[in-house]
Parts: sequence; structure tokens; C-alpha cells
Amino acid sequence: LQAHDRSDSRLTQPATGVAAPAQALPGRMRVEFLKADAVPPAGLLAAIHYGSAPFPAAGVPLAVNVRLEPLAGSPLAELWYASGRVSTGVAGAVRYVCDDHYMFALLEMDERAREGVLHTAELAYTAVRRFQQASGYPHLLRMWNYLDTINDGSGDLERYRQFCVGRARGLAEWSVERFPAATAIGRQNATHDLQVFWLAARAPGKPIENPRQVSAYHYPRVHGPVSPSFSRATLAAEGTLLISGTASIVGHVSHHHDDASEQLEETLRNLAALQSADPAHMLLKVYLRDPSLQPLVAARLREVYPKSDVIFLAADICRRELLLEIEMMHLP
Ligand code: 3EB
Repeated sequence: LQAHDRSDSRLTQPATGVAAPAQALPGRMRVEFLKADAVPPAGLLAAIHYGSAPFPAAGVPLAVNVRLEPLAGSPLAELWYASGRVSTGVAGAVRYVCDDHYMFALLEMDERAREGVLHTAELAYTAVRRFQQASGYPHLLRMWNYLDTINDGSGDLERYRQFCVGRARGLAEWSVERFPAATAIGRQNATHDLQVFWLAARAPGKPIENPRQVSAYHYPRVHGPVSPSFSRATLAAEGTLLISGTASIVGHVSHHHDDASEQLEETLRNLAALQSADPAHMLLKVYLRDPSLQPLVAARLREVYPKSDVIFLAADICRRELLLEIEMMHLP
């Protein structure tokens, strides 16, 4: 029952004459980055924390450690606030937490216990599909995928391409119109884990494609045996725009090989083509193959998105000629 709207929530506010904060609206996603030495507050659904620094996860219902190193000055964690009753659970290899509207879930699989990344991804995504179909949160809004040495192997044997084959096999009959927004990124250190986590909802989101780019699920054969299973963005029912990892790809072709500054400009044009009207806040995550690119990228992002928060992470991108990738969240 979607009975919550602004007028309903105003009725429950004390008559102070002060407008209720946007994040108090039921079902409104509230996401923030946590400053480097701060402690996570109460009331969270999940915390995604980056790198090897110790993280005070006590009291956080689901803490996910993404083993990518944050670059100088970056916040170390992303906090997802809960709205309503929170419960946690385990279903096979899936660990999850849910509230009245959303579910966050996590799967980590050691590739060494399976036969390669294709098979691991197939197992993982079979589990995702079955778990999602049985849950009360059937709509996948946003997924993150992290794996080691994403560019190892040549041609169709490149690990990213193998991951794409396994993911598609695992998702099986999952229809293209219901693909979530996503990120698929390579670690620069060895963990042996395929790590997949995702945000799902009771209410469907709207998948959005980018007019400047061929839909990833329609990429031609030249990019691998099976096209990637994701949408360019998801517009959640309450207005948050969740933009996939976005890079210097026009049509289906990588542009500006080996020119980071031109790749950044192309990426910004791709992001602009997905922009929502007037977000109150923007959160960016920037993946850089070479950490020495950070000052250049940071300076340009301050010009383009002066009011945003940014996490920089050292990471490999899924095509070897790509030097950077940016994902973004627009909060209404
Ligand atoms: C691209 O546009 C760049 O396979 O889940 C971006 C976001 C990319 C998600 C994925 C891949 C994925 O094709 C790569």
C-alpha cells in the first residue's frame, strides 16, 4: 500500500512551522557519505565501507566491505538509512537486511572454490534471481559487482566477459525491461572473491537508457559472447535516480583511448544525458585506474557538480582502454 505522500507526513509533524526534512518522508531514500574518522550513526539499513581501514560496524545491520582503496580525502563509507522496521536474515549464501520499503542484500563467493569466474557468476546470479523472486522486494533497483583482475584473459576469455556470460546465465529469464542499474569493477589487489550486492524494493523503479549509448544489453558481438545485463539508470518510485557506472562509451564504442581528460569529458556528457531535473543532492563514486588522475578529475567535478560529494577509488575498469568510470546518485 503506497499511502504515503507529503500531505500525510505533514499531518504527523509537530506544528513548529518548520518544514519536515525530506528524509523524514516514508520511503524516501536517505543516503550519505561518512566522513573519514566519523562513527556510523544509529538508524541505518546498511553501510558500504571502502578499503582496508578498520570500520566500526557494530550496530550496523548490514556492513559491506568493498576492498577498493579510497584515494586521498575520500569519505570511507556510504550509509543507507532505514525507514520503518528493520530485520536481517540469511538465505543460503545471501545475507540481507530490509525495512518497510527496501532490501539490501550481499553475496560473496570465493572463486577458488568454483570453476572460474563464469561459473561463480552463474551461481551467484542464480541465487540472486531465486532469492529475489521469493522475496517481498521483487524489484532490483541497483547492483554492484566487484571482482579481481577484471581485464585478465584475452578476447572472449577476458574475465569481465566471462562474468557477463555467467551473470546472464544465472539471471536466465529475467526480462531486459527489469534489468537494474549496475556497476562492474575490478580490484587492484587479490581477494579471490566475486562480491555482488544490491538494492531491491517493494515498488518497481523505472529503467532508463542513455540516448548517447547503445543499451548495454544490445552491445554487438565484438564486446563479448553475451551482452551485459544492466540498464543505464533506475528512477526509483520516490524520485531517486540511481545511475550506473558510466564511462567514455558513445554508441557501443570506447572513445579517447589513453586520454583521461577527454574520457572524463565524454563521461560527463553521458551523465548529463541522464540527469534528473533538479536534485537536492548528488553522490558520486569515481573509479580511477591510475590514482594520479585524481587532482585533474576532482578539479573538473568541482566545476560541474559544485554541491556533490565524491568518493574516489583506485580500480580497474571493465574495458582495458577505459581509464575511469563514474557512478552517481541523485537524491530529490
Ligand atoms: C559500459 O558502459 C561500461 O557490466 O554491470 C558499466 C556499468 C559497465 C555496469 C556491468 C559495466 C557494467 O559498458 C562498463
